[in-house]
Amino acid sequence: MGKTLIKGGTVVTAVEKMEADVLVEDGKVVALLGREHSIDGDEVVDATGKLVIPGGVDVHTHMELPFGGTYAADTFETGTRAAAWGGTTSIIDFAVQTVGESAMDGWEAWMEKARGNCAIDYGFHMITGDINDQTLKEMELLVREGVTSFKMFMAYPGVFYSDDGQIVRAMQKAQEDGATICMHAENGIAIDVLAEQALDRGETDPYYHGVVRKSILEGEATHRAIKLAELTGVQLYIVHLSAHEALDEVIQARDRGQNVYAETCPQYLFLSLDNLGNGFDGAKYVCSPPLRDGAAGHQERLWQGLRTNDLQVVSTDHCPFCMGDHHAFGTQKQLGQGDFTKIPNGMPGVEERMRLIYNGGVAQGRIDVNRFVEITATTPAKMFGLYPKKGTIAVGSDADIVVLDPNGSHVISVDTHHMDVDYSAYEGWEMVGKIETVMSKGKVIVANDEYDGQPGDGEYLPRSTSQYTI
Ligand code: DUC
Ligand code: ZN
Ligand code: ZN
Repeated sequence: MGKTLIKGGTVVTAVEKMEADVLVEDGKVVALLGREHSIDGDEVVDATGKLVIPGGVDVHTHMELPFGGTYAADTFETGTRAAAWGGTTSIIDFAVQTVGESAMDGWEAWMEKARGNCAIDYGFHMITGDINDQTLKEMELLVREGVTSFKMFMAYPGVFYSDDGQIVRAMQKAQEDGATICMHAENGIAIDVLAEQALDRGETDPYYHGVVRKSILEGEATHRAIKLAELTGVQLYIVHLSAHEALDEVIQARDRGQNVYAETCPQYLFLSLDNLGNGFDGAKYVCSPPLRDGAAGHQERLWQGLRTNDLQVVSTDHCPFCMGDHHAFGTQKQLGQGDFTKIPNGMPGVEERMRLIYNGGVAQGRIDVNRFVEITATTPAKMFGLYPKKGTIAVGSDADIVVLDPNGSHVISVDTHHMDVDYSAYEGWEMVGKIETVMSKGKVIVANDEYDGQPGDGEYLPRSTSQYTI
């Protein structure tokens, strides 16, 4: 690979905006050049009038997740290609340990699914679904393999759920190893009672998924997770925070100086309970935590949290399921006809995160462009030990770079997206800003509305422990 010059653009990092050209060689950024220079590239990417930003880092995806009797519709091949189209150049997916299985075996199985198939670089968190003495020992081995964060569930009893005792044991071990606990904070035991009562009343539509998974139960679980983290001293990261009750708990903990962080996702910033309300069509929007009541002020609070750094990251929780049959995995959302608790939980999003947050955040004046880079790339990379290889444009960093035209536009549609799922949650939405060119490790993989990468371009990312600690 020769030298590539990205010329004429405005380079944006989390802290700076520079009129500079970016010189790339051997997959890395080798220089940031003022405009007056005489250096030529073997290849030139014209970025005149455009923003040159770090490739997105999506730290929450579920490719091929086994869930609710089927599998998330995107494989590592289709999901990472779609991510690239949308300007995301690294993901951290969740490997799964199921009950009775060793965590190492779970991680190796996910490594095997990803190996040779990814369009962009990828790392793993580990879902620890069965905390026992062996799992605790394996957590240490996993940290050495670069799996430095463990996801636990206070939801989904009988599936991924851990009780408070298991959570404490895992937190103690993670703390010892310098690892982070990622928490799905919803009180699943209470939710299951409310769900059963709703079904008994004949409330079977997808809408009731949003009704029974009360925001107060996200607040309660977030509070409990924070207290257990305080007890054990572990670094805690609340995943997919959707409710202001939960945000209040995070804010209070951070004000006390505790190492507590949280992400939210585009669906909680742009969609609401109303989307769940149109008969079975609402199944498109069934995810957990659920979309929240638009009148209750959750969205405004989440944007405020992003502005004030009480929320540090926007990820997707990409976990798509088809409304019709999936060509390989068969029946998906329809499994929940007549019983909302059987709808596979999850929504597509990995392709749309960067454009949704640029449009809704920067173009609509809620955050500036530096903050956009910070919450979509820089902080995710720091939070999960990938910085400065990923998440910035600096000498020595991987040349994962996106050229975004702030004057361009893009209409989101199932007809044009690249995720392997038969609907878009944002069908017909017009986005200000167009992702024009995507470079991964110095190779242009998206340009001129064409994809020029291949499965296997993406490599495994062993991660250090978090670089984002109070
Ligand atoms: N939430 C979802 O919506 N899908 C997968 C798992 C999760 O926690
Ligand atoms: Zn979750
Ligand atoms: Zn998830």
